[in-house]
Amino acid sequence: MEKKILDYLTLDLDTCTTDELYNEVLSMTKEMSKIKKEVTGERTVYYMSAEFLIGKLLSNNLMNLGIYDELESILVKHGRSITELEDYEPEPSLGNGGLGRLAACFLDSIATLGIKGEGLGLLYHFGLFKQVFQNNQQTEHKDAWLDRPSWAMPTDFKTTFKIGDVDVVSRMYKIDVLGYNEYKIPLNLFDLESVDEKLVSDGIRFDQEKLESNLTLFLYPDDSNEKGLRLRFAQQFFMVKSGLAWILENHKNHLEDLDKHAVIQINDTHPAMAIVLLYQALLKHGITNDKALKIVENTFAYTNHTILAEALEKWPIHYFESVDHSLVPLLHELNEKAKSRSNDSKTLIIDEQGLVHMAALSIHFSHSTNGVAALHTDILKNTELKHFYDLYPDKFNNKTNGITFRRWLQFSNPELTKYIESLIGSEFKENAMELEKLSQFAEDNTVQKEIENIKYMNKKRLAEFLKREQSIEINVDSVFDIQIKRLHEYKRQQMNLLYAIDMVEEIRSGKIPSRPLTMFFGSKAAPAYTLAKDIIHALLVLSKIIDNDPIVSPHLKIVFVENYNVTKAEYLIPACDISEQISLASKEASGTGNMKFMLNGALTLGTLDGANVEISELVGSENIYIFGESSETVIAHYEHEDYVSKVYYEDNVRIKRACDFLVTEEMLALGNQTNLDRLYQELLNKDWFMTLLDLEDYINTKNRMLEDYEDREAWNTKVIHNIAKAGFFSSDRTIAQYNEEIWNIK
Ligand code: 26V
Repeated sequence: MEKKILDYLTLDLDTCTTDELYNEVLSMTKEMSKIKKEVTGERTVYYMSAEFLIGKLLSNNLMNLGIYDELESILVKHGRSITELEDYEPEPSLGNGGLGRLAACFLDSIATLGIKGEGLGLLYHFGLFKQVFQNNQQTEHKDAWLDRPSWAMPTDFKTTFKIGDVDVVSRMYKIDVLGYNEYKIPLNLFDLESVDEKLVSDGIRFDQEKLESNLTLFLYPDDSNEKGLRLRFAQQFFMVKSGLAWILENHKNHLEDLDKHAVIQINDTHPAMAIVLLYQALLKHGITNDKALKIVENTFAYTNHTILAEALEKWPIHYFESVDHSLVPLLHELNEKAKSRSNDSKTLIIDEQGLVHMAALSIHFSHSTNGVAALHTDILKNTELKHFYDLYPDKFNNKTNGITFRRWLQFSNPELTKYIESLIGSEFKENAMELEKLSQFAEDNTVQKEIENIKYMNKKRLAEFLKREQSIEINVDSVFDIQIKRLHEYKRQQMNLLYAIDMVEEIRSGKIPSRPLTMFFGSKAAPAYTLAKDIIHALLVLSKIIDNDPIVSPHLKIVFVENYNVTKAEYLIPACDISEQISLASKEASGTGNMKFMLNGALTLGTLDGANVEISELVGSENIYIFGESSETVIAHYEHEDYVSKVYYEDNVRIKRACDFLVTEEMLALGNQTNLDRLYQELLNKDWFMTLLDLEDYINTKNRMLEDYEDREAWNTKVIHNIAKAGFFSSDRTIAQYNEEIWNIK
């Protein structure tokens, strides 16, 4: 193999620049990927998604080609390393968070299991914004990744169509997704030929009306205004119009039984317009209405990823009119069809205000609707989507999310992987359930020590990384407590903030913790989400106050990791002791970070929400720290409108003290009054996601956890049980279930 690699490398490895070396290794990897086979067969799954958060691909691909170690040893001989190339590789940020990362894990598993499938989405030039902190505030900047050779390869597939009266040309680009075994599958991303990066000047601002030049510039541009919303809608139209053209081209000889040859899994409702477009295409082909609708229904399957009402997409019907007026009569026809199936107005596709409910469209005209964790699916059936469940009980099913262990264990935690292999053999790499065999070592002192040692090395690796990236000094002997996910009130980073304030106050009053604590946050706030930005601001200000306080700083540190992304997650997760999964019960559909942390030997501090419920059932109550009100209680509070945060504030001196701290002179001296006041008022007078309801229990449970940490043997026993039970959360299991129960691809 070594000879093979050297055949491709023609540069002088001692003197070439990183840029030259990167380009050559990239071409080599692309070339060598040709040895992986494309899956063949009669039936294909098209995973359509507006987001694919694939992360960096170089090391992952080198490993899946089995040439990582050889290349590394060649480079080392010349004083180079793969790390140099990894650091140089830009990370494409083609997703917001969990939903986009899930799509990437799914492609990895589809390829590894040898299922005939492909991803369909958009090639955003800048993806999500790059987050930079200035004056303790988040600012947004463009994040270019196509300014050097990339994994995306242009194909010959081009389509031309109109968006309103604008003519657009769409070209398909292909990224090879390499499976762990002999297969690869394509991720096909569409780009607007006439896109013009020069439209973006400073930050992420650009002329939002110039569709012919801006359509694929950014992922979900600011949609706080009408122009932004229309642009996002046009992006969706562009994605499904292009994606469907590709599907129809592939199956042009058997449109009459397309549902035998293709299944289209839509990742949330972002691609739901494809339902109307396929119906239209089949009618144009001369297929009768009833038959066409049957084919559509059999072809589509829909995954729901949220129960937050404000996140369920509803588009004004005139938006459809403005991109393609021929869709409007079809939407009315589909709405009439829905009416003929049910007289419950809650299942209408078009409401009285002329809004098109994309979830309704997706459920009526697909054959499967799934939630992403057991609790989430139950809540969909019993509350949010009850009216649909009553109408179509057989369409509803659960597919608990999963993560690819190739990236989230083998690649990001090689030491732990190697050690597990030495204990139970390498079978777990093919069959994650094999990890169960680790349970027998839970009480074994030698194993406990070694696992603790690996955690320590991972903490050091993270500390070195953050020193390089953000010039931050971290105490590697402290407990690492980590909350990394998008900033949203329902995820309750503000509750963690209030915990930190409580700890500052306790330390100042003389209660010194047994061991220092480092609290990590990594999180981007949507550019127009004011309160989320207020929370970031408060955390940044508090972290400065702590750093400047000689009494507190030896015991507590807050690290806000700037521009959190997949690469940073790969450093943070293996180093974690306490995994913060503290959403308000009923609000987090699943979560997938929770799974990555347990797999890497962190213990969960969480509410009974999303997949935490399943984690808790698997590991048992003695191996997880659960707190807070149940989803039933929370749902009842919303129903009766009887939650009053002020009561909790007034009844508990520690809660009051923590909230009041936000607007003390000390905070205001460093912070911004508008931000801090707004957050304070919100917590006291609204607190829609019930932070104060669970705060007391949260503080007590986290403190108990920190005390438990001191019994190193008992803690490590729990850690081993968590790793042993993580196998269920492999995305290979999730994808096998999608295939068995929805896709049926042989
Ligand atoms: C979207 C929006 C858009 C507008 C305003 C607020 C808001 C809040 C949440 C969302 C979420 C969109 C869907 C999503 O990303 N869901 C995530 O999907 C993950 C993969 O299934 C899952 O693990 C997360 O729990 C879920 O939040």
